[in-house]
Amino acid sequence: MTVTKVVVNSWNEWDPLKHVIVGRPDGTMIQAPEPAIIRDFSKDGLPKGLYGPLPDDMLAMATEQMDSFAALLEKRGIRVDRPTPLDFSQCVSTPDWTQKTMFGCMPPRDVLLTVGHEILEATMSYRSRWFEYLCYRPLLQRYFQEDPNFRWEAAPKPRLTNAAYKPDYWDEYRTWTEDQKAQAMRTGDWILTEIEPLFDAADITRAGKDLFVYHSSVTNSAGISWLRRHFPDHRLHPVYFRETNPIHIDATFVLLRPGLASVNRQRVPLEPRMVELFKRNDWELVECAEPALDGYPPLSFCSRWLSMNILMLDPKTICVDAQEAKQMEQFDQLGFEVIPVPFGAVSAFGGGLHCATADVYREGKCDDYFPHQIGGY
Ligand code: ABU
Repeated sequence: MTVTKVVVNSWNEWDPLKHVIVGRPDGTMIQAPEPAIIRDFSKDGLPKGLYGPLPDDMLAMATEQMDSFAALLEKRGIRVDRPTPLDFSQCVSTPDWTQKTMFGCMPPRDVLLTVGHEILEATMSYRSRWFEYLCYRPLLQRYFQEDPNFRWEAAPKPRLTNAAYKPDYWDEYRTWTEDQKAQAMRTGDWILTEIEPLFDAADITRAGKDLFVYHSSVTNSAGISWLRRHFPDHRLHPVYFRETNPIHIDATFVLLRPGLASVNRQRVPLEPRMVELFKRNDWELVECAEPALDGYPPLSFCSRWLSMNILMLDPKTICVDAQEAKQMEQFDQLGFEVIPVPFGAVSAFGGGLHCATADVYREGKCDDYFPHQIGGY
């Protein structure tokens, strides 16, 4: 009898993790201005529009923390692969545009979405991140050779012309009333137009047959629609939260185990059907603990809510940033074995423990955790 080797398999956020990609902080840039984003770290001494590599001392600390995290996972018997960084300081172009720098490859979760035997390369919606998938190609090629059932997919590469972005969006946004901002939060009316499908993989969270997709500033309706058509055997639910700088679901709404999710205490859900769906299926939504930090970490575009950016090793074991004492205590009270992982130095490189990883293999199969659905949602 021939036994087929399964390399890629992961249907949710909590089944026992056996194989994972952990990113690398090497060469990460504060990216050059582009239509989607102009970095402004004036409070950290880097005025709006300036760009360049993150400082060497920060890189050394982030490297040390990421390598230790990878070693911790390996010690627990989890296979760890790492991407191949590019020279992110290089100028890149397509026939449509030129972008003075790329970004980095610390957060594989932003680029790679694993659903069952498939790994899907996201479109991404920043020009500086258009080529980031190349860092993962050596790994994906290897999985393709090792696993005859691996579905290697890439969403249509977007053109990202100026027409993909609303002109003068950020200038206008600054003049908006609170009501206008509230309306944007409820409808996902952010900088992206609907000219082509756009999404980051980190806007999606997985629970077996159900996928929840955040209509954030880096994912548009066309992106959600493309995902729905791409995963016809799944139920795909758009979600919205109270946050004026929305990027990715994994510091906002985090699935912990069947029946339990952590909800950001500030970024409350704005889609009543989502809340109803969880209620109907007896899920408990627990408000996250207060984060350790007051504001954004230095030179970081990620918020203090990385406190809830965790990695589940199995339904009972959770990796949490070691500086998040209150969050760890809450998880402990919820019955988890908490593994504190020093990771604060990695924030500026693009995120926390969930961002820094992408699932390759978790035990388990596609189960239905939401048998009681809501018509039309
Ligand atoms: N994946 C990054 C999360 C960023 C944030 O919510 O601040």
